[in-house]
Amino acid sequence: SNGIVSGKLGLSKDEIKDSFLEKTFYGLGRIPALATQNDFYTAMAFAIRDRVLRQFVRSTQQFNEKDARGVAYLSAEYLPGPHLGNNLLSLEIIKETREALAEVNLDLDEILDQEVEPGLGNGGLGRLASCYMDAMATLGIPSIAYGIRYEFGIFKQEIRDGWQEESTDKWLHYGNPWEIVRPEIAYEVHFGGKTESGIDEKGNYSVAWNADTVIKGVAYDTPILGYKSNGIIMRLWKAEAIESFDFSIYNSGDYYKAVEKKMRSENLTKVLYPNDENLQGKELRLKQQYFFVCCSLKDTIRLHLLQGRKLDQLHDKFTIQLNDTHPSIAVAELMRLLVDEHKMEWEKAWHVTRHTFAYTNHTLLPEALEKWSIDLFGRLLPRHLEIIYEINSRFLNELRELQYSANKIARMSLIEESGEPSIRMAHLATVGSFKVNGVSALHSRLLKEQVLNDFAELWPDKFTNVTNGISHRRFLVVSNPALSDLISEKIGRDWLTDLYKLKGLEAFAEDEDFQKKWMDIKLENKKALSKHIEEYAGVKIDPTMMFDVQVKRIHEYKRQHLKVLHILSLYRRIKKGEGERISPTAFIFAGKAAPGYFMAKRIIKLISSVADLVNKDPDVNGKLKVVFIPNFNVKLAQRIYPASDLSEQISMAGKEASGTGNMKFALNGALTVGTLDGANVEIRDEVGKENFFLFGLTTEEVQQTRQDGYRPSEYYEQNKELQGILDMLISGELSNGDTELFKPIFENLLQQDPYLLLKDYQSYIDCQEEIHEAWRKPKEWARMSILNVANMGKFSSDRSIQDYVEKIWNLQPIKAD
Ligand code: DL6
Repeated sequence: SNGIVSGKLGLSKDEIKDSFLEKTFYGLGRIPALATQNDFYTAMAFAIRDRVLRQFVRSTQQFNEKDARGVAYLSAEYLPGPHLGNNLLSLEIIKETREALAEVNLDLDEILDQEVEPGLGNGGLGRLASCYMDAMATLGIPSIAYGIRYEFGIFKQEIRDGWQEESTDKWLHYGNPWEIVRPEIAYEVHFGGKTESGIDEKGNYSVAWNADTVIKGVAYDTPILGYKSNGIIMRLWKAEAIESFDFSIYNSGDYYKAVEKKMRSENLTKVLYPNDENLQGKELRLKQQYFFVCCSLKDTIRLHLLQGRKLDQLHDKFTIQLNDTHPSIAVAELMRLLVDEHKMEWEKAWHVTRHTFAYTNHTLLPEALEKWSIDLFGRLLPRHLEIIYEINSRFLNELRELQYSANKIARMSLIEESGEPSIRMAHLATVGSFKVNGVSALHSRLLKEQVLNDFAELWPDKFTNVTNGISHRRFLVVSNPALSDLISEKIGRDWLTDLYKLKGLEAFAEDEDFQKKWMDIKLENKKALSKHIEEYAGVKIDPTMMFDVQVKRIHEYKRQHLKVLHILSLYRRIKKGEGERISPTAFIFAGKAAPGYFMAKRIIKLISSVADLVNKDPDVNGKLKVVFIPNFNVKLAQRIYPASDLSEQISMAGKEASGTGNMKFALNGALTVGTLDGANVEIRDEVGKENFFLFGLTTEEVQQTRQDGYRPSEYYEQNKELQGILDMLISGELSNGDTELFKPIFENLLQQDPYLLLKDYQSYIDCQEEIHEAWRKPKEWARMSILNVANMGKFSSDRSIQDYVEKIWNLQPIKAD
């Protein structure tokens, strides 16, 4: 009756098996005897996709019927991870699917392993967007997640001779069974050219933008299913040429030139920029940003008008959430659409605009705050430049009326005049939004006190905090099934939709039988990871060692090199025969460095060199192992967190906006060693300070150190152990006699040390001694591990999304039926 064909989409083992075989035969034209593992994966993905779509179509129907207020989430990056396992959980058919496959002699884990994940993001920001999709789908938030369908996602990392090497990520090579192309949902996007003002037919002043390039954006939809719920879509735009051929050239016989234009258009969504917190003002990047924003806004407006609503009510029906400034050109684009295309008066359009957008800031790092040169911007988007000038001029007039000083006005302007004139995208996003949020309590405070201080004073109510969260379903239920089952045995399964229920585990923290089961599962997970490490990094690790893990993008502020200094300190102590208090430890690293980031790449080489030294030295290798696992991505992350004992969250205080890896580790029972940075602060508050290893300066102490004039060489002079370790970097000991290789790191630390490694060194070393001591008391450790998990309730992305709903979006979830 509701138009949904139910078909044979049952969830029993037999029905899944039937669908799977049917997809193998009729979907792929294969008989099982000739099918490859990839064929089997694809057939299963198709079988499951039908079931996903059935659920998903129901949500769309309900959202439409209820004329619900909703969210358009704009993000230039997503890192969804493999879909199949998560969809099986959402449909609650993991067991049935495993059995169905077993009946045809196939193994679910091997099939799951076939999936190539979409690497459409760099790191935390993209993964956060994906955790939020999971939560929005589960909670029934009427929403759509817009982004870019990069043909090549984040590069594949290989480690050769200790160095990172990049190769293209061909994630679409074997096809993508999860996406559905919608050729009819397509929009034109204009670039370049000139604007012309004049009087239109109604006698009103109007501006026409005569662009010189037109590209088409086509929608590719991926359904994201919520747990036991309906779903939302991730709609990614792919660039296409308007015409496949330029017929005039084609007819003149120059075939190549005719297709050249098409190729140029399609270049736009070819590749993701692999820079994490350092944005280079590249033209193609600005084009990508505008391209996806333009398509997404046109699509949002289409959906709005489809409901028979008026455009001046857009903000009543939609919040458009800007995931960082990457989509912040949307503020100018919505003004252009409303004023130029839909002929709305400026004031009215501005009212709608600044009540529609909300902006999430993800970084305080100055090098990551986006700016676009006026010159480049004006060439590509001449009309938007005019609109930004107009917004700015009105805004600065308001400030003048408030008697602000010229200095302060210049600071707040959307345009930076010093140096090369440029547009400050964070200011545009702040002025054009009704709410601005940071991503942890500390970060939101610093945002108000530092980067956006003037704006926070002007509009205190605009600023708020939403602490990040993670999908506990992906990062515990799917990736650590044994621990999940053990938890459910004790406290039932309600925690899958209410993570605060984990609190019930506290009652078992002292229970020795439970502790044993808990640690046995950890050991099994460590064995599995060791196997992977041996295969992919060629290092054999004893799974009973403590697994001390740092996985995240490689960046100086995250201080992977501080971890290296610690490893070298242990190495030297053992060599001197002073290693009796060191617990046997495997140091595990993974993470990608931006291809153009010199220091980050050298840090990878340093880790590999230390690994060579340590792993080959018979005096120490029974006690220490070091490994760098190549190509960190969501899939690998799902193997690593469940197998970790110690989580390294050691950024310099004030630099890590939140971190989300910190949450994933703790959720899997790793204890954290960390600074008071980002969400570490809140994790420590939740799990209790006695269950968290704290070290290092606070944000305030960092500031004070700077003010007092920091001289890192003093620490080198005074701390003989530290001196010995740093000298190793230039002794050639780590580099086959090459004394130059690590000199840049050595000199950077001695001369500037911008992230205060030397200042925090001793505190870190002392803290690690405590940790090694704690590791020698297994029951104590198990108790702390259980208590960590028990207190992770706050860090579910369900809670974060609930916060967005209450603090920013102001909407009613629509629950599945
Ligand atoms: O909010 C998600 C994630 C935080 O957890 C990390 O602390 C933060 O570094 C990261 N920020 C970025 C910034 N990119 N830009 N612009 O990735 O966001």
